[in-house]
Amino acid sequence: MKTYAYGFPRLGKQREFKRLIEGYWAQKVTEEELLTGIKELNRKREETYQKYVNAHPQGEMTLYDPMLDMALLFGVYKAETLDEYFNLCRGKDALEMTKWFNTNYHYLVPDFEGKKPCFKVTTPVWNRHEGARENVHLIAPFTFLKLSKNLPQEYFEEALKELTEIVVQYINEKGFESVHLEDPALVMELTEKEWNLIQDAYKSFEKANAEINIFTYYDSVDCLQKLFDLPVSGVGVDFAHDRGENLAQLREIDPKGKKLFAGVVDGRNVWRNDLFKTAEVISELSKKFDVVVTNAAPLFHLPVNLLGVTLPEELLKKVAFAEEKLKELQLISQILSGDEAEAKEWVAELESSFGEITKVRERVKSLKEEDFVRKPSYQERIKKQQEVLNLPLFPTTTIGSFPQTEEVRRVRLLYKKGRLSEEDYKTFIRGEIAKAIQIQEDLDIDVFVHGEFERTDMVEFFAEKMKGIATTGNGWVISYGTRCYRPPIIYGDVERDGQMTISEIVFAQSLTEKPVKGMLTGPVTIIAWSYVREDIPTSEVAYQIALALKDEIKDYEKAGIKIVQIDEPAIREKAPIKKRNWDEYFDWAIKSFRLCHSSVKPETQIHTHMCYSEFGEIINYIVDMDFDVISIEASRSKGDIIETFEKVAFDRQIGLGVWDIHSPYVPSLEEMEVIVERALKVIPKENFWINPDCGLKTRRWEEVIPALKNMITVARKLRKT
Ligand code: THG
Ligand code: ZN
Repeated sequence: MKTYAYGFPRLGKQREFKRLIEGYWAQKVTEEELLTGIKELNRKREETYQKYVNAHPQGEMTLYDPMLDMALLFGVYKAETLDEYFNLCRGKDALEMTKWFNTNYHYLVPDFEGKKPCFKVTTPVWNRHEGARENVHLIAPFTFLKLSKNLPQEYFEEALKELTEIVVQYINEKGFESVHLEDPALVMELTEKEWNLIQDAYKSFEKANAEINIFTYYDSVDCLQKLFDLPVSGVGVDFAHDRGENLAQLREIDPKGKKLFAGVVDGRNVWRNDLFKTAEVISELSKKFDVVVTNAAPLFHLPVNLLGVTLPEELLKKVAFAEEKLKELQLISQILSGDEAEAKEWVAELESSFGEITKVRERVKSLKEEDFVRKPSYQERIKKQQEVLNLPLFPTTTIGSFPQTEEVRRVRLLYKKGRLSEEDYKTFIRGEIAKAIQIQEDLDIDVFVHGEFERTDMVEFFAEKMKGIATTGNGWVISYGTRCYRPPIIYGDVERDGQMTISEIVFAQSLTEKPVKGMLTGPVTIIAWSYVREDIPTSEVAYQIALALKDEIKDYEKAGIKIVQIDEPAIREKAPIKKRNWDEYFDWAIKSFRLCHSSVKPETQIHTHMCYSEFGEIINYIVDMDFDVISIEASRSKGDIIETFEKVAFDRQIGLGVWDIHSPYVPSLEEMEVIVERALKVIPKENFWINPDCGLKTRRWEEVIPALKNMITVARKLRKT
C-alpha cells in the first residue's frame, strides 16, 4: 500500500520560520540568509516526510501564505523584491486577512477590485517551485477564485476557465511530472451552476502533460462522482471530518480508473488513529479503488512533533502531532502488509480512559431547558442595570486588554521560568493594573477594564486554570504569517480548579468607583482554539466549560462586580462549512453561552465581544445569545454591519468599534464621528456604546492614549447634542 502526506508544518520545531522572517524584517537577517535558511528548513521538512511516507508534495514552502503565492505566480499582484512581497503581507498596503475555512489559520485575500481579471504566468521573487518536479503544490483555480474578493459574478466563469488554462500552461512549461492540486472549496455547498463551471473549466486538465491529483479536505464533497469524472489522475478526500458522507458515496462511485487518496489520518486533531479499524476501511476500498493512504487535511494545523512537549505521561500515549501522523500512515501500510507488531503497540493505550469521570458529568446531565434561559427579559433587567450602573448616554469602554509592553512580557517570562517568585509577580501585575486604572480615571472612561496583563493568549490562560485541559509548552502552530499560538488539549472533564480571574478583577475594582468588567473567554472560543476530546460530544465539553465559567461569574457577583464580559470571537469560525449543519452547531454554541449567564442577577450586565465584520448570515443566531451589550468590529466595513442591523429586530445595546486597532494609525475625531453618525441612523442612541473594535494588547500606549482621548471627546460631544 502506497502512502502519501501533505501540508507538513513550515514553522519548524524551533520556530525557525518565525525567526528567519521576523529577523529579516528587523534587518538582523540578510536576504541571502533568509532564503538559504528557508530552503534548509524546507529540506528538513522533506526529510521528515521521507522518513515515513512514499511521496509528498514539492514546492509547498511559502514565505508568508500560499494564497498570496498563487496570486503572484499568476499575475494578480507583482513582487519583484522581497520587500515588495512583504509589503503585500503587512503594513499599510497589505492584503486583507481572513479565516481559512473553519480553521484558526488566516490567509491573505486576493482582491480583484471589481475588475475583470487577467492572468499570466510570472516569476515572482519567491519562486517556491524551483527544482520541483513531482507532486508540485498548487492551490486549484476554483478554490483560489472562490476565496478571493471583489471578483464580479459575471466574470467568474471566464476567470475560472482562463486561470485553469494558465495553470495548465504553467505545468507544461515547467515540465512537471505530477501536480498536487488543493481544492478544499469543493467541500462547500455548491450550486449546480458552480459544479457545471468547474466541470467545464477543469476539462483543460486534459491538456496537461502531467498527472494531476486533486485534494479536498475539511468536509465531504457533495457530488464526489463529479470529481472522479474529471480528467485528473487521482482524487483526495477527507474521512476524518466528513460525517461518513464521503465513504458512503465512495461505495457507489465509479472510479473511472482514478486513484483514491484516502485521507484517513486526521490533520486537525491530535488523537491517535485507530489504526486497525482504518486498515479495514482501506482494505474494503482497495477492492474497488487504487488506494493511496494519506492524511485527511493538511498537517500544519498540528505542532511539528511531540519532542519536548510538556503533557502528562498518559496523554502522550494517546496523541500524535504532525510527525507522529506521518508515522501512523507508515503503520497503516505495515498493517496492510501483515506486519502488525508496532501498530499494536501504538494503539495499546487508546481504549483506556484518561482523566477521571467527575461530578461535572452529572451536573451536565441534570441540566434542564430552564437552565439555559435568563430571567427576567432584557427589557426588564436593563432598567435595573441602569439604576445600578447609572451610565451616561453613549457610555465609553475598551474591549479588555491594554498594551503588553516589553516589560510585561519579560516579567511574565521570568515568572514562568521560575526566576521570579509568585509574590513578586503578583505585585508586579497589581502595579500594572493600578497604572491602567489611573490612566482610565484620567481619561474619564465610563466602564473600566483591568488590562489583562497576567494573560498571554486568552485560551491558554484559561486552559492553565481549568482541570481537564493540558497545555503543551512548545506545541506551536501558525495562526497567520509568522504569528503562532499553542493550542491546549481538552482531554478530560473540565472543571474550575478554584477561582481563575477574581483576584485581579476585584483588585482593579477596589481602586475605582467606576465599574470594572469581569473578563472571560467563552466556551466556543476555548474549544475552537484548542484540540478537543472526541470521546464525548463537543456540546457536552462546551457545557462543562460553561459551568466552570458560570461558577466564576457567581464569584464575581459575590465580590460586587457589576458587569461581566464573555468574549466569543471564534463563534463564527467554528461554524461548519456546510450551512445545512449550522442549526445543530449553533444550538449548542448558543446554549453554552446562555448557560454561562442564565442565573446571574437581573442587575448584572452581561457583555460579549466578537471581532469580525460579516454578521449578516449569523445575526439571528447572535441575537439568541441573550447578552445585554455586544461590542463588535465595524471600523473596516461599517456599511455592511449597519445594513445588517437594519434588517433584524435588535433591541440590545451595541458598541460598534469606532477605531480600527489593527493598525497603529490614530484615528481623528472626525473619522470616528463618521462611523457614529451612520450607525445612529439605525441604532437608537440609548443603545449605543463608544469603544475601539478589539483589544489593545498589540498596540503601544503612545497610540492608545491619544486615540482613547479622541474617543472620549466624541462621546462628550454626542451627549451635548
Ligand atoms: N489566540 C488564539 N487564537 C487566535 C487569537 C488569539 N486566533 C485568531 C486571532 N487571535 C489572531 N491570531 C493571533 C495569534 C497569535 C498572535 C496574534 C494573533 C501572536 N502570537 C505571538 C507570536 O507569534 O509572536 C505569541 C507570543 C507568545 O505567546 O509567546 O501575537 O488571540 N489562540
Ligand atoms: Zn476582538
